[in-house]
Amino acid sequence: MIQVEENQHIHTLVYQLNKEGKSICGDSFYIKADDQELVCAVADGLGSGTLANESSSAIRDLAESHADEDVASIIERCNQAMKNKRGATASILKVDFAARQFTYCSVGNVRFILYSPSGECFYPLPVLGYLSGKPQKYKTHTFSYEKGSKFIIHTDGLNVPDIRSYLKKGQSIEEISNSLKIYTTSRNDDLTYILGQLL
Ligand SMILES: [Mn+2]
Repeated sequence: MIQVEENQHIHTLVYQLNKEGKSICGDSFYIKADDQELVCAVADGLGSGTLANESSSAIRDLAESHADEDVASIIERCNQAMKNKRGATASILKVDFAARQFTYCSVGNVRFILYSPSGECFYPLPVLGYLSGKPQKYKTHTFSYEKGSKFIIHTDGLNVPDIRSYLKKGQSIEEISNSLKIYTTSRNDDLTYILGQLL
């Protein structure tokens, strides 16, 4: 499944594929760009199928309904919402276009890699664990970005050796998406990625 979200500041593309044999995806995402900012959330519910989806879709809904809050406060709401659910790993990204700055907060194995035209790479180490409703500490990263920077947020259903080289080589996010196709065929887990380019 492919969804595109774009305006004069950003161009994004979402790809999602269910685990083999599953009709419901355990991963969920939310993405919205307006003139001011991009808000984006990717969650991987523990396990697979309906119960996994229940957790990850709750995160998607909270990211949507509280999109005006900062990333740490959104992720804490998501954590609270996991109390009677299985739990999930999640990443929340916000981009402020006027300030040319992004903020990022994540718990667990949803990964984020940003590659700048100058060769700089932002590749935060994952915070171990998952959102379970138990008290959590959050690390929020705030960074400036260069025009033309490309990024990917992906769940662990996507396994790409040296993913940075794909962000570096690809001229457009469509081209990068095409070159990632070979890594989407195993289907032993739900798979979600959001590719973006900041204009
Ligand atoms: Mn997964």
